[in-house]
Amino acid sequence: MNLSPLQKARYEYTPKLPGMLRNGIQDICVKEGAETESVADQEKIKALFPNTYGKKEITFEKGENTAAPKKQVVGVILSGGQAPGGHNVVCGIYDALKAASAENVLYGFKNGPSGLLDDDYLIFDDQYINEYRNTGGFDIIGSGRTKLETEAQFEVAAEVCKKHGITAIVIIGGDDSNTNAAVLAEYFAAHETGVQVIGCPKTIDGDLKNEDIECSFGFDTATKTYSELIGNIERDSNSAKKYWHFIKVMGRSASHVALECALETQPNICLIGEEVAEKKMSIAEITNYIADAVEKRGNQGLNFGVAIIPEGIVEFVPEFSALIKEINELLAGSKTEEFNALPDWAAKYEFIKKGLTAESFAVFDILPAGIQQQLFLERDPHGNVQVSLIESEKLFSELVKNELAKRKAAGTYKGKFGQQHHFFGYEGRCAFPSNFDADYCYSLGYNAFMLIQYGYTGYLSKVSNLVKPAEEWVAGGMPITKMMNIERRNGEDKPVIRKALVELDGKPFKYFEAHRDEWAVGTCFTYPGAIQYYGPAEVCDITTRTLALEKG
Ligand code: FBP
Repeated sequence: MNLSPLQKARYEYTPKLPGMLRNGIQDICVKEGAETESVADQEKIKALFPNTYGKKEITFEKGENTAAPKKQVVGVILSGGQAPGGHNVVCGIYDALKAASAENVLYGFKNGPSGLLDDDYLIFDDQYINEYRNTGGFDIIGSGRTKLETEAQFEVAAEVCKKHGITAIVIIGGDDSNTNAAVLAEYFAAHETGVQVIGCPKTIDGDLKNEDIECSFGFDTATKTYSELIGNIERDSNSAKKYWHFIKVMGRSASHVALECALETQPNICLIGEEVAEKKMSIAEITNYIADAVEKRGNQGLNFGVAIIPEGIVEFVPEFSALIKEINELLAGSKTEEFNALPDWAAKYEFIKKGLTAESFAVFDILPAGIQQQLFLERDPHGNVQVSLIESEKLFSELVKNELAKRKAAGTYKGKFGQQHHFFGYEGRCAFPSNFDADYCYSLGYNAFMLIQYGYTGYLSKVSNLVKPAEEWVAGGMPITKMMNIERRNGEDKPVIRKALVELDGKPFKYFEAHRDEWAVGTCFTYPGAIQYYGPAEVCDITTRTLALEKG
């Protein structure tokens, strides 16, 4: 393998464990806390999880290890989108498992949950695992988006576990994957398979967090990567003074990534989907909000700026989501074929005009032609518009351009408006994990093994007190059912971990809100620079502004 100097150096990096996990496996004891209840819908969740509901919160401490000796054969699965640090979760499980006994075995099921169903796996050894220490990516075993959710799948999973003598499965995933981990744990317990299930909180989107889980791993590195790039663009923009940059950042739904990048870089504009929904902002209102900043700056001779647009924004605009619903209906079933058979865009446009309500057509009609066509081209396997593929950075920059043209004609806007567009997503998902993510992920994995050794199932590996140095982090576990409530999904009531959206009364948003008017018109950019892996702790080990504000 050809190694870059940084990769070689990162192999040598020793991730920092929480103090209580540092003395070796034989000196880790468990302290059980209070019994837990789900965050809502307690009776319903209890009825659905009779074997795993209401278990106790647990914390590890320094002390004699009292776990019953047992050979552990653990299977690990990476589920969903990549997030920096996933490799270190696997390394943490492996190191703890081998430290407990050289007889223990770690299986890696390949390419996501489907690897467990297809019995497609590898067995880790030192040589293999050492090539992935402190590196980004999920290529150690691959990932996938197959959902483990049906009885038939659980039966297959139980058979595969039995075949290999697997004692526990660790699922590394987001809110949906960990919801499914809880359902699988309950199934295994109800069927007395003896297989435990532990989850680990992953997603760059930052929307798997609650009073127990301070943040999902990967959010730190991904937002630092995007913030570096945004800072570089801000500096370019402030040097050349000729472009407005519209930058879309990943985050399927919640705007945590956009907000964190804004806190790091102080751009002129950052839209927050949750605020747009709360204020029921229309497309015209959002356009005017951006155009006002461009106009004020332009009239002072500042014909440049940076606007951050969250990937999930359009779903939060009420009139846009109504339009999307109507389009999904309009093309349901065989109507897609009818639409596709129309000879040209003009004919399709008439079909759309006839099929939409007047309100939705009015929204459709103000969209730039490219976006209009995208809405009808990019469909998912269920025939729905793929909202995440909409180029919202181009959508808003075009609408702002049109608005500015009107203002120019009216004589209120005197500036020039040149646009550049960017989308930052995949650039950040497999970056070398920051020291924070390298340490946090390794700790989550190590801790997951401790939960297994002590016989817990249906728990999420929990490491908290994260704004403090790693020595002071607190390791333990939380029953996944504690984080659940009932939500309507695909027309059915389902027990799910609640997705965390940006809280508009939370400290990160409040800080942003208090400063954004100044940032909009002034040039207040901050340049975070590249992630630093070596150097003083205050440069290398700091986590996100979001976490600092939330916990500070
Ligand atoms: P997870 O929730 O599985 O971690 O994935 C999140 C994400 O990275 C989103 O930010 C993005 O919208 C999506 O995955 C992209 O998915 P894909 O990798 O399938 O293109």
